[in-house]
Amino acid sequence: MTSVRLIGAGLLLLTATAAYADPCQITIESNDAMQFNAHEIAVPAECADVELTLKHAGHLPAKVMGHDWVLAKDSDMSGIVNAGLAAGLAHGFLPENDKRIIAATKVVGGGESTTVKFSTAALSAGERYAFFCTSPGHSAIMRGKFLFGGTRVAQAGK
Ligand SMILES: [Cu+2]
Repeated sequence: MTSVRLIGAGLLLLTATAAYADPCQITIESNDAMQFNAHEIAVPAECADVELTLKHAGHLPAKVMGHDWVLAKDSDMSGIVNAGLAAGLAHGFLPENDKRIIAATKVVGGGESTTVKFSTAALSAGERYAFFCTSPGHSAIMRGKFLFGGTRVAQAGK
């Protein structure tokens, strides 16, 4: 009897935590070691907008270890990174008015954070999206999968 009650209490706790966290609001951290703290971001299809906050938990300034967070189709990543390299830090390592960029933050240095809000209207479930940093050389490590309306979310609803 006691163990059954304990499991029940655990489930209640999980439900409360899940309800508290808004799946459409995402925070990702970066650091002085050229890393994001997540390699995968999953957004449920119910999110009409996503609010993403990029924190830089390090100490190095933007011109030395600046990071941004850019979202694009997986196949567009290297093209955007190369165009960003040409654009330089003054333009946040991003090509101007590039339609391949779905969302992007500005470049932040240690101790700073920035937020971008974007619509998911142009995203389709099943497409392969990637998030990455466009600072020179960073995307080799600073990249991850962005899942919109992904299989894991669908499985959870079954
Ligand atoms: Cu970076």
